[in-house]
Amino acid sequence: MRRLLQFDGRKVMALAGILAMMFVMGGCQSGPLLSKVSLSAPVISPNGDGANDSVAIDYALSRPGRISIKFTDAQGKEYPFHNREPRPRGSYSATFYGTYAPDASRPDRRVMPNGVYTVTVMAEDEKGVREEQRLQLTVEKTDDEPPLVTDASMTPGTVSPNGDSIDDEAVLGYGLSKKSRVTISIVDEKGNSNLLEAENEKTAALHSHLWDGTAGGRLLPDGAYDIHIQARDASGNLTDQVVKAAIKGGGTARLEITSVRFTPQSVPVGGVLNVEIKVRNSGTTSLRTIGPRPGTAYDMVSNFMQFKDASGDSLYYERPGVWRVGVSWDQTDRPYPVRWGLLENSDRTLEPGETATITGSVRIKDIRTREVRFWAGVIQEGIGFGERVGQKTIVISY
Ligand SMILES: [Ca+2]
Ligand SMILES: [Ca+2]
Repeated sequence: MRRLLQFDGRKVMALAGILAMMFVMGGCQSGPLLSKVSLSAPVISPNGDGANDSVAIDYALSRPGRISIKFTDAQGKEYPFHNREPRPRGSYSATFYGTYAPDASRPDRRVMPNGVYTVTVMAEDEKGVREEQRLQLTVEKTDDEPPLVTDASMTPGTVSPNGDSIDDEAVLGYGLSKKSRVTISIVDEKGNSNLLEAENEKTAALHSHLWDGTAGGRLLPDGAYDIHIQARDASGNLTDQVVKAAIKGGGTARLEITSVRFTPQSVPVGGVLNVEIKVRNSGTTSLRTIGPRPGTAYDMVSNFMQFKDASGDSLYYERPGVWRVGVSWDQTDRPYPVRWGLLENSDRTLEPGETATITGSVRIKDIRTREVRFWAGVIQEGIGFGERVGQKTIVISY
C-alpha cells in the first residue's frame, strides 16, 4: 500500500485515462454481433460426385454468443442445422453436406429434397441480443430415396462365446435396398460403442456378418447389446437399424494337465499299464465333458469309439466342444485312441479353478518293440489337441 501512495499525480491521471478508454471500448459491444455471413457457393448437389457436394457457411461473431442455422423451403418447412451452439468471438466456417436428422434422438440422416431454401443464420449474445442474416441456397441433383436395411436379425439372439461349440457364434443377417456404405457397431447398456465392421461398400442384396462375441479382438462382457447396422448412400442418406443381441456365459476355455503318472515302468505283453492324469480348469468358463468315465480299461487295439448303445451307435463319439483327456503312443492309427471323460458324472461340468484326477489303463497287446513311448494330452473334440505331456518310455517284457 505504501508504494501505491507514492504514485504521483501524472501516473494516476494516465491510469484513469486507460480505464476511461476501456469503458468506451466496452460500450462498443452494442455494435453488430453477426457479420461476414456468406455461402461458398449458391448451389449444393449432395450426390457424392465430388462437385458441390458440400457448401461452407461462413460467419463472424464480434463477441461470445450462440449460433443457430436453419434452412426453410418454399412451403415453410424448416430444417435445423445448428441449434443455439455456443461460440467464442471469432470467424467460423460451418460445412453443410445437405443432410438433416429427421429425429434428433436418432442417428438417421436424410438428404434435403431438391429445391430453393432460405438459409437463416442467427446469433444471440449473452444479454439476449439477437441478430440474423438470410441467404439463398439451391439443393439440386440429389437422391432423397434413403437406403433401407431390411430383414435384420441375429441368430442365435444370445451367444455364449466360451469355445464349447454351442452358440459360440451368431450370424447377423440383413438386406440393403440400394448400394450403400455399411458400418456395423455394437453398443453396450452404458452407451459404449465398439466397431464390428468398418465402413465398406455393399450391393443391394442380402448380406451377413459372423459375430463371435468379440469386438476389436477382445471378448465383450456378458450383457445386453444393440448392434447398429448403418447404411449410407452417396447422397448422405443414412439409415440406422438396431438388432438386439446378448452375451451370456462368455469366457476363455482352457484345460491344463498338471501331472501324468504311468505305472509300472516295465510291463509284460498282456500286462496292464496304469495312468493317472491330473487336470485343472484354468480358464474362465465351465467345461463340458462326456465318457468313457474315468477308470475305463482299454487295450492297445481298442479305442473310445468301441462303446456302443443298444442300437449299435457309438456312445462317446467326438461331440464338438467337449473336453476329455487321452493317452497316445508310438504307431497308433489315430491320435489319442484311448480317451476318458474328466468326471464320473458327465452331466456335470468342470468349473473354473476346479481340478480332477482321471485314472485309466491300457493293456499291452499286439506290440513287437521292446520300448514304447506313451504320453497324455487334453482333447477338445472337434477343436484340437493340447500339447503332448508326461511322455514316458515303457519297457515291454516278453
Ligand atoms: Ca455433387
Ligand atoms: Ca458356447
